[in-house]
Amino acid sequence: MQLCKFQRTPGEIEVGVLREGRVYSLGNRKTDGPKTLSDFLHAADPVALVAAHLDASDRGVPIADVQLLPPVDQQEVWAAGVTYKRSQEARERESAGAARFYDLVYNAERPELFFKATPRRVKGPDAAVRIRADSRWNVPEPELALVVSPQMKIVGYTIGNDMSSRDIEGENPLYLPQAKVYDGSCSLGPVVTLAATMPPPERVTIRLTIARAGTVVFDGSTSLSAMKRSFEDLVSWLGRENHFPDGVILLTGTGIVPPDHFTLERGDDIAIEISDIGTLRNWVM
Ligand code: DO4
Ligand code: MG
Repeated sequence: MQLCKFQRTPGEIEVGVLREGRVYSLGNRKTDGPKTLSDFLHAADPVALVAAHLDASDRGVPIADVQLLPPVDQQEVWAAGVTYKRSQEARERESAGAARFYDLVYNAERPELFFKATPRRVKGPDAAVRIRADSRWNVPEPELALVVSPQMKIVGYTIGNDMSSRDIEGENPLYLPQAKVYDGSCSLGPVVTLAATMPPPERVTIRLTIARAGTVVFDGSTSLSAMKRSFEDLVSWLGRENHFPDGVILLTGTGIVPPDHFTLERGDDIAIEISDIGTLRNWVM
């Protein structure tokens, strides 16, 4: 079962179920009961609550007739890093002076976890993500994103893009927040697949395609089975000494890094496809 946040034009923000190309609204926001996407996601039994709010007579709206919004309400977005060998190797090359820190964190018990975005920095499907004007080497990072409840339970999965400035992080790892956190540095969507309906991680694949002026300039893929850490381990470290009363979104790291000569350019089309969730598409500004 897949939930989304959407808007008809013009119209207020609604929560819906996406099924076979149509969006079914989850009800009237003026009545009592669940209103926000988080209200559904953080319920004791999200599948049952959603089922109870679907109107059997609703014929739905074609997805092409609505604007999908990032599936985030008030949650902070955090990210894990160097959870795949590919990420460790790429970062060792870009950060010659600090290469051993990436090897250390890849093998350490404590994962790398960093703050990525407030909701206002997050872009949704088909919106523009940004590269920094003071950076020369930029890549998207296609990552599975965990949707975590205030009780630190994984309640769903979406797609995340952890836009990154490789030259800024490469110059000095202490510049990581500047390489990672800026306006338009993160995108999420298009939907949240509820945890109860997601297949086991080893069956999930991630694909990144980048097109420039209609030509594919990068195409790469990986499988979640290549990830070094478990979701539960990452979530339990995130919850140490940290409470998230609004829930939290956790990006789980990238296993796909374009070759070192590649950098994003204005106008590039980024498509991140994760099986059983969908495709998150953004263009670069
Ligand atoms: O160590 C820097 C960040 C790593 C990261 O974002 C990733 O591996 O996805
Ligand atoms: Mg990342």
